[in-house]
Amino acid sequence: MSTHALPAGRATGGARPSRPLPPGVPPKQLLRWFRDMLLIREFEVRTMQAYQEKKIGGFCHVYIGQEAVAVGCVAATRPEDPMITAYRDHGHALARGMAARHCMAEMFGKIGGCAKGKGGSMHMFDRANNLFGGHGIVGAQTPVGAGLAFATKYEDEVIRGGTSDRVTLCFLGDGALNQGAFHEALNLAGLLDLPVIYVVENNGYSMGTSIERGTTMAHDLSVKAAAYGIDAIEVDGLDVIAVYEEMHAFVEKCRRTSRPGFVDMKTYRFKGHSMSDPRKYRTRDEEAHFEAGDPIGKLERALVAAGVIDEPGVGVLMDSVREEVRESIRWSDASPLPGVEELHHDVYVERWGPYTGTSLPEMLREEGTR
Ligand SMILES: Cc1ncc(C[n+]2csc(CCOP(=O)(O)OP(=O)(O)O)c2C)c(N)n1
Ligand SMILES: [Mg+2]
Repeated sequence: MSTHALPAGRATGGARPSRPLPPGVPPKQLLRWFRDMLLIREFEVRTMQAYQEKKIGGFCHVYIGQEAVAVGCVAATRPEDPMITAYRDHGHALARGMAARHCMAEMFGKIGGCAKGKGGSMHMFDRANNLFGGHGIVGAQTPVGAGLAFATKYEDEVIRGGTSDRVTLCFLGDGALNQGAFHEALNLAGLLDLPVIYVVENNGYSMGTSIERGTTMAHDLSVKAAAYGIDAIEVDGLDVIAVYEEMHAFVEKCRRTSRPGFVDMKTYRFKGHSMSDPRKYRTRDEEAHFEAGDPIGKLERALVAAGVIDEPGVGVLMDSVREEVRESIRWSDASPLPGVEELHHDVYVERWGPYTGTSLPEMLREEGTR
């Protein structure tokens, strides 16, 4: 056990003994979570390399250390539940089912990317998998998350005349708690009974500012939700099984009641804020403490102890994940840059619905012929 002491309100981390597997979750499903977490980790390691090789430009933030949050939350929801997040978004996209090649090519600025290379690292968008970004402005996704929840309810109840049970998950960083937009969004969500859950990925830092230095009531964030009549829970975001179990129960409650929720998801980012960060604001001792409680190692130990996988099986999974990421780099290298005509495409969307690829000039022409 580390003797490292962190202020109350932060993730605990540290090495811990193997934990029991959740009853009722088939081994195949558990292996899927393990593979998804391995995939995100390998993808992010190769992203950092590609950035150094100057294949990726602009702002780029990796998700290493936080994999259990996206994977556990996706497991706890249904594919039709909308999700929206901030700029540290590669993990959410991969966990939601975006192909690694579409995610990587987006960062390479290539036409084979999920947004044809026009969005970059901070703007992963996947309509087919109900992922609504990827947002670079801190807190900008919080009112949009409320809007998504409003839209699902309106669509299901008013337009289709049925009942609505879709739940929106809106992820945000602890830094976004101090944005005005967050408070406006929570007020509306509480007022209008919106089925949205705000998942604060509380990794303890906003760039170089610790949560204790920048946020009031850091030791009990639930008070911020209570101010808007919203229930809150605290979850160990470094343990994918805990994330799944707690989030599943919370999401199902939201489905039944159509009341919003707030989650203080305690986690830690193992790397710097972005690609250039000497991490002078925290000690190496603190980092080592959290690395000892790596969420991937934790799940691996639990799976091995329960006989779900053995060492050679882990090796086979790692090899397949490495090949998938290598392939994503080959695809991205080979994919062309978007043509200049792409400047005029995807500027406006006519209506809520599947992406049709119709450009604005085409849409206007169609309008004129109706
Ligand atoms: C409105 C706004 N202010 C400032 C920034 C610059 N900025 C980018 S990331 C960041 C820190 C946010 O930290 P947090 O929300 O905890 O997310 P994390 O990086 O830890 O995932 C800041 C201040 C921004 N993008 N948008
Ligand atoms: Mg943070």
